[in-house]
Amino acid sequence: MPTRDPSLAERDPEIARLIREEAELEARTLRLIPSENYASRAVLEASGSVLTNKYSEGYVGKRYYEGQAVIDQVEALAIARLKQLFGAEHVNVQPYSGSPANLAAYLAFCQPNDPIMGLGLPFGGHLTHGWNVSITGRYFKSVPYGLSPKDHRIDLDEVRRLAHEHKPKLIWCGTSAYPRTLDFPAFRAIADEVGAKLCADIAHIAGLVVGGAHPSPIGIADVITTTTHKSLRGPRGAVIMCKQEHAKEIDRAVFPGLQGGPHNHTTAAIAVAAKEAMTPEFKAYATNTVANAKALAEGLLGRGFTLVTGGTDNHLILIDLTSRGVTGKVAAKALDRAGICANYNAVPYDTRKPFDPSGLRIGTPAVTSRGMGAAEMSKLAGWIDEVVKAPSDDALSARIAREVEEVCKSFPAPGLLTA
Ligand code: DSN
Repeated sequence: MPTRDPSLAERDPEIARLIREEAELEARTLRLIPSENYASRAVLEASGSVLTNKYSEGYVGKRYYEGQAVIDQVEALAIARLKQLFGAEHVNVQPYSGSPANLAAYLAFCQPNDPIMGLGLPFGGHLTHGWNVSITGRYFKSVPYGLSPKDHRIDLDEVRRLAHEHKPKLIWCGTSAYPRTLDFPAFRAIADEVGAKLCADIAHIAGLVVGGAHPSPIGIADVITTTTHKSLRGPRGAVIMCKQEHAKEIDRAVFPGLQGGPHNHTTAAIAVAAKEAMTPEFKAYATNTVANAKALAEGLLGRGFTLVTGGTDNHLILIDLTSRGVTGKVAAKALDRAGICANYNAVPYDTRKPFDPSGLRIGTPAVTSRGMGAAEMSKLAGWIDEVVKAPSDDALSARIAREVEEVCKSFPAPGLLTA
């Protein structure tokens, strides 16, 4: 029996060092990947707790293992807070992440080979909305819808036409790289016309939804899935919300349909994030995230950049770099050297390959969590412009990386106290 339990640094200095290095990297660089954020110290503490030790297959009060006196309270609290936060009738907090959460919606409502619809991946949809390389495009008859070639917005006429032609069992309304507001009522109308279930995947915008900066699909969609680590600022996990009439199907799909024991440490951290998201500060955060995205978009437009749809309504901007003579990958790698982390991304009707596309996807959830505002967005637009003009100028990247680090010092990120 050990008399003392060594710390991570004592037990495994290599991993301890790598965690420290990641914290330092996150502290001194700017995170513009729109699906990333910083979890608070409280969320990180719950996530790294002893709750990871417990198995608890089943649901509150109906488990397959004993010893649930504490875990049942944790899960009940997480559910209660999320119901209050989103105004949802039923909440399942057990999905391991976004992809299993979306799979649960299929398992609840579809049979293999049933027709389903979602926004195509190259247009800003998600793999799990039926894209061909995903299990969801292989086990179901996927009919992707696209964007209007004119304005690159979701083409609801096409969604309606395809829905009437293919009679999908399930329609996804949700995006990973789309800078505009989603029209949930319009999707509801189409789903009703063809008898489809409507599933809203709000992973990117959940924080905006609870903060009142984007319309909510609650009460409109049959099922709402979301990850918890993006604009919601929680741990890496997911949640499914649904109308009470679908509660049993959804719960059965998650467990025992797809998963074993829930990750109770994550459930606790989700509960903490939900508590944080109920505060007036979080509402301001959601508003500021959108205001920052608009300010950054203006700064980029003013420097001659082409933005997909001409701007943004949400947290995300998709830059089409075609006219700048630089690919998304070259720009993303050069920005990374300058301390600005973004990701390359296809633009609508991209003629380049997905691994080396024409676009750059950026977003403001993380920089807004650091408390940055319009002045920093203007600086960012300037830095992005300089890097895109000279992506192989290493001296320029090094100079900007130093300037970025200086700005970051004034805006410490939540959860990075060790850095
Ligand atoms: N990987 C996420 C994103 O970056 O948008 C989607 O799941």
